[in-house]
Amino acid sequence: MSDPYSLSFPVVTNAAPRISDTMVSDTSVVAGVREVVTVSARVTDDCRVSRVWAEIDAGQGFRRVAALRDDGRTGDPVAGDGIFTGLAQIQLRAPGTFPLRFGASDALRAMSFSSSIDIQAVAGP
Ligand SMILES: [Ca+2]
Repeated sequence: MSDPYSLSFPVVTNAAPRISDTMVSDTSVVAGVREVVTVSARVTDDCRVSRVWAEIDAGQGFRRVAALRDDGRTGDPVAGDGIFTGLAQIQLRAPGTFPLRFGASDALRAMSFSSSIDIQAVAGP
């Protein structure tokens, strides 16, 4: 019989989620108009992916504009394939170029961000 107090504690080197294949369905929006665009990204992690989101810096720091899910609903075509999808409501007040990026966290709260995608807000008619 083994010692019940002999437990193994592996050294945990938790890697942050890896984000790739980022996609925004429309990178040009009309300033002042609320538009809904589809955002998606592939997210993998060595433990469970906890949260995936998209965020835009409209001039006052990054703010979240969408929660992305891999559940086969709310615009996500296939559940459980590692591609997270969401609908972002984007409303940019003034014309300009604004960065959108993806963030992800895992079950151990490690967090990472994708590189930014430029969103162009153009003046309305
Ligand atoms: Ca999916």
